[in-house]
Amino acid sequence: MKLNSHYLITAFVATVLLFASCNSVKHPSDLSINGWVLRGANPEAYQAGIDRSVTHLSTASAFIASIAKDSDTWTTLMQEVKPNMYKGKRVRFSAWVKTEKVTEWGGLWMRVDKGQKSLAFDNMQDRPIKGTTDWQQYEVVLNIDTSSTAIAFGLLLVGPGKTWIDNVKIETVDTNVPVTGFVNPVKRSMSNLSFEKISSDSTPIGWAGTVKSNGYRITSDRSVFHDSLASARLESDGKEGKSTYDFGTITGGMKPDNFLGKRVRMTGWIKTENVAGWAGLWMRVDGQNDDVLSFDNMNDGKNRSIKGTTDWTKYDVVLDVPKEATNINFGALLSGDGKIWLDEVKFEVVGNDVPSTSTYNSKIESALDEKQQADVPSPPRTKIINDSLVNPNFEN
Ligand SMILES: [Ca+2]
Ligand SMILES: [Ca+2]
Repeated sequence: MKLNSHYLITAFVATVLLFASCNSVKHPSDLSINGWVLRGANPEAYQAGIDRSVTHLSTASAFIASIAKDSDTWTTLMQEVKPNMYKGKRVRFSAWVKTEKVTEWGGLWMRVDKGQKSLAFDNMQDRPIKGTTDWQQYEVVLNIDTSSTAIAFGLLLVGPGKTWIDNVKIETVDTNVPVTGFVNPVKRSMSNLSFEKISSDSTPIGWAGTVKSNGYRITSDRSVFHDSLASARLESDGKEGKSTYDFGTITGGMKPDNFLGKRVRMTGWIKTENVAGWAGLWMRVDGQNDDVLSFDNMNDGKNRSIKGTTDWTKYDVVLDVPKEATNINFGALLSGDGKIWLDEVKFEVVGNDVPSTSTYNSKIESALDEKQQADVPSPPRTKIINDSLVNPNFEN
């Protein structure tokens, strides 16, 4: 069971480290889209170019498409610009995107860099574009720190399919336009803890998860819920051969500011159906450099984890949030086959008379699992930084 929690921790860390550096990046040399470059874990698995027949209100767009039908890697068409005119401001990167048979997901992404460090990042992983979709405008909004040195952005395609991009804009917006993204240094608290806010693709707004490539999916469920109108459902795809090492998570995150130096109880209601491995709530408190300060996933060998088919039950996890904490991540997880529903998540400060449920073992390494890292697209730096956006409409 110890090995299990080790695997979960490393994968959770990988999930949260959306902009972990990627060293295995290859550079194709034959792309000739003025101002743009193709990058990714394995660019040879994709082709990119100009499309003069499929366009958005113009005479040309750019596309990226997988070459192999079973591609399990990712690619991005991207560029970088100097942040000078945007420093201290909030910037929106928007573009029109069309997709065809995208079986994993695609999206726009933007990252604010300071040298080799990332200050802000969003890749739409919490609101992915999937399947076949017509031209639609998408956006990513981030704050541009005054110390930033580059702004990188582009179109991301994970797995098989084809995507087109056109009419790219980079513009300053008012601070009343909310920033986007799950991982963001901006102080924020978690909302939608009862899963009533549902995105157009029927997933809970503001939540992410480790589900993309290992056979799990998250859906908002409007017919099975504990409070109000909806819950979050996490289920395996039913393909055989899942072990207890396969898992999916529903993942939320927040800054720890309200809880620093305190003991915190997270409660959540879970219902399960045919859980072959185990299920539970999880919570992790991170410090600087993503050091794990405390962690519990109910898999402590004391029969706290949930198995089989169970009705709505309230569970809790109690962890200390040290003063040096920088981030709290939490949610529910399912290992092996089955289906779980999560609803009505709450946080409260408790006294030291309430025992901590932490299962964290300080000997556990936080090294990233290689496969998990490959699953998490992390566009590299290009070394080509334009003074400003080049060829936004792909017309030249
Ligand atoms: Ca609810
Ligand atoms: Ca165009």
